[in-house]
Amino acid sequence: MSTEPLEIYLTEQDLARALREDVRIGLTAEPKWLPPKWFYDARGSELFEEITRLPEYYPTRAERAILAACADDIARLSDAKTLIELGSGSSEKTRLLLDAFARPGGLGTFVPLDVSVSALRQSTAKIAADYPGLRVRGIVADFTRQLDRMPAGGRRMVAFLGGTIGNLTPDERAEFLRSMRAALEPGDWLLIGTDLVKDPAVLVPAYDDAAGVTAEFNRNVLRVVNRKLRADFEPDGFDHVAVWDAEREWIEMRLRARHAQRVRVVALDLIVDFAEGEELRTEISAKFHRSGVETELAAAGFEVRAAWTDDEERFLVTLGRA
Ligand code: AVJ
Repeated sequence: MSTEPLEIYLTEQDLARALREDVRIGLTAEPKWLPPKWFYDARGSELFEEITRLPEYYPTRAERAILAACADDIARLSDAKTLIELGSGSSEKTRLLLDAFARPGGLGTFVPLDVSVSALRQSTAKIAADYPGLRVRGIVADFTRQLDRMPAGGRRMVAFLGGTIGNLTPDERAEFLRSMRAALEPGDWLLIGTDLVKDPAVLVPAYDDAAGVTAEFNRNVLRVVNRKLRADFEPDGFDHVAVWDAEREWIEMRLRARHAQRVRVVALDLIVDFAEGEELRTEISAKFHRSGVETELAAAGFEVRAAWTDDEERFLVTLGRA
């Protein structure tokens, strides 16, 4: 049908304020940390796309294989009329769903929701061109705080793919799933992609690849802070670190200061000192067991209707009904 103008519920100003707040809190904390959402400027999004093509980074391929095999089941079981995709980015894997839903009386509206205006401009234009019968409504919003901006009506399916829910801590996750359930009506659906716990010899290289792309992706957050908040991080003064926390079952990415250094963040009027070897946590990427995903969804008020893995059981896609 057509792309409509993007619906913008999050301005550059809102984002700038959120970044200032996060950086002030994270860089004055002990230990220091920064939230992963700030990786994704234009360069960070490109680096992430490059990560998804690395031989070591299996989640994207595993999830794509699952969707290729089960998208028809998902469409048939849910009979959804509106597909809302959170953190949609390039919406590349979502095409497998759109293809499966594309039949008479099927899906009418696709709603990619992302914080990035540029990513949405590109993806909405491409999807609208390739799916002429589909109404495409791009929404600029932060899914951690603005689920109330999801359009109402129709039978909705919210897709949260890629394993991005793993960026949340268990508490944040419970809160997110609860507010998702509250934002949905009975009969709506949640489709969620989660990476599974596996041998650390497979997990760790996925976050510490031989070509060093993930290391550059990790350092990119320093470049974002430099540009947006007039800081003077030296990205090359930090080593990329990826560790598997076996107890909490998550991968943690960090940046480790190669030598003692002082960083100025002019826009915050803040000076931050790093000791040699001091680590800044930049991301957690939680890994799951099927039973854990089902328990968490049930605790949030979803009824688990189906779940699919790839043949190596690396990744899981779960369909819950509100
Ligand atoms: C986009 C959050 C799913 O956690 O695997 C990839 C981000 N970080 N390599 C992930 C990421 C390092 C990715 N998610």
